[in-house]
Amino acid sequence: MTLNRLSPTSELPAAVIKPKGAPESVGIVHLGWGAFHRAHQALYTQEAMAASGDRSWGILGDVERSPELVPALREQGGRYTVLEVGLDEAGNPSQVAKVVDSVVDVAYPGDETARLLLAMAAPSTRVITLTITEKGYTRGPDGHLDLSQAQPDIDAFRAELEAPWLVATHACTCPPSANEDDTSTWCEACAPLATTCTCDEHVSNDAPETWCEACQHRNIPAHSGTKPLAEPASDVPAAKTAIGLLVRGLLARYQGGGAPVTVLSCDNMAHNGKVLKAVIDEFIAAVDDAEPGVSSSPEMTGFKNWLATNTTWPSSMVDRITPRVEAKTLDQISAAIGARDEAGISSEPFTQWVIEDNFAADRPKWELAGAEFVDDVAPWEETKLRMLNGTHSLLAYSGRILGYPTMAEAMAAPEIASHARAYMFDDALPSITVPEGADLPAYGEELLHRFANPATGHTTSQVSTDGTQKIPFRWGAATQYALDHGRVPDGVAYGLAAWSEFVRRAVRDGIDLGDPASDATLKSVVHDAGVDSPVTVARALLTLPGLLPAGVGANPLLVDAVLRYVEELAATSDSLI
Ligand code: CS2
Repeated sequence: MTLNRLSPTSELPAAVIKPKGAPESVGIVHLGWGAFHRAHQALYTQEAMAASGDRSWGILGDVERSPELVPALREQGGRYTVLEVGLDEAGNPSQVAKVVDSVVDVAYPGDETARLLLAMAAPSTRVITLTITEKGYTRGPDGHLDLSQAQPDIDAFRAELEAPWLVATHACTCPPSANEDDTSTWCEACAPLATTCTCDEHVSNDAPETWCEACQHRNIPAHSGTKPLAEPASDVPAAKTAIGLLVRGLLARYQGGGAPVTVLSCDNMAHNGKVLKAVIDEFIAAVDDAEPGVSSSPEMTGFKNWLATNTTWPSSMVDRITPRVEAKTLDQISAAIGARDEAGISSEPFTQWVIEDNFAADRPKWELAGAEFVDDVAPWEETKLRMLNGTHSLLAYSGRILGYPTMAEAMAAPEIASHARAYMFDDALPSITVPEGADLPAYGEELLHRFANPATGHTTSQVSTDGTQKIPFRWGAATQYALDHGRVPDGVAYGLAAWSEFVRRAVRDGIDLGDPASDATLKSVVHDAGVDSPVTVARALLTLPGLLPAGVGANPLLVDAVLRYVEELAATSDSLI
């Protein structure tokens, strides 16, 4: 039987959790609209809108890597399914399908950069969120912005700084502190425009001829904000990096009126908000310092001042195991909802989001959907990155070299599980600043239980990607901590040995390393050391710049422990799945 595509009018079976009412406007631009966002933030946002009744938080997603998602989601009117899969108390498979409608639309920068910039500039957007993965931050092994990758966006930024395509269409002199909802704070030119909108209900934001006179005069679609914006030029160069897209969007926002905005990183990195802001500052400095000795242009000074006073960059910790979508995931979803969903996703039932409470403007009431707001998110990030993600990486690399395709199978293998426990409880746990009220041993046991969930089908090949980008955040601090306290981190040593063997065998056998940021470097290290020399390769990889904290990769105690495991693993098996 051919199923119809999921759509806003699909009749869904009773067991499906239905969407809660479409958003009225876009309030969030999300960069890196992929699997994780769909299973996590989009759901929190849907629930927050439903619980608060404030429907101004619709999401416009920037699709960085899978442009085919754009037509897929559009055909479904923005609807898609999250299938939560787990085991019930008796150990039988259980699932819940939730249809989501918080995403208004998605856009691919290769085709629609101008639209994304305009959306980031719109005053009705008050939060810009990111899940662009570690490598999306465009940082080199030294942790600084990789200028060669960012150059096309740096050139576009410079051109847009000098010749803004998005400007106030009347003499707006609103101060940066002007509040969109409080007309008494608006400048003289804007104030009279506030009350004169007479757009009727047939107004279309895409058709200026349908706007009322006041809106036409302001050249701004009704109901999408209060600051005047011009139409963008159509020939805006396509953004090549998410970081470039973001900083160009912020520039457009400043030039188009400058309403305050929060930029919220949701990637698996310690201090993700600070890491993001540092990269943005380096991007700006690359333009600003282009001519040494010359002070910033007035435009650049204005932009930097605005950024300092009208934007905030909170950190956050996100958690939900979200396997890569396979054909069988989509079949499972079809069976659950009685319609075909080409943008569906599955995930484990668990979800968590801890956010630093530091917003420049309004935000969705995510707490009504279970998110926690805290003053300092660092202990939460540390705990999750080191205990969850660190153990994940160990399971993934050992699973790939010892023949276990899924994370649950790797977890069930006694020869791996003992090392996973040693890493989790002896290396990671003692190195952590305990978050208030947390019980880390219990948290660790709960994680091991989650990893053992076979229903997700989460693969070792998915988690083994981007090793050089992930290892520094996951294993670096725990290794340093153990060595500083006179201990050899045995669990990390096993993990590093498994990673080294994974890299060596992949290069030897011509298998994709899944680590594009370091592909060429890893290949040349392995070839120089000798593809058939496990120990020599491991020694060389341990001192790869940026992998471990300075000096740690050459620490003789750590090196000895890693090499012992490398020999043991090389003697046990010699393949890679
Ligand atoms: C995983 C994470 O792929 C990986 O590296 O460790 O994506 C992990 O599943 C999530 O962080 C869980 O919240």
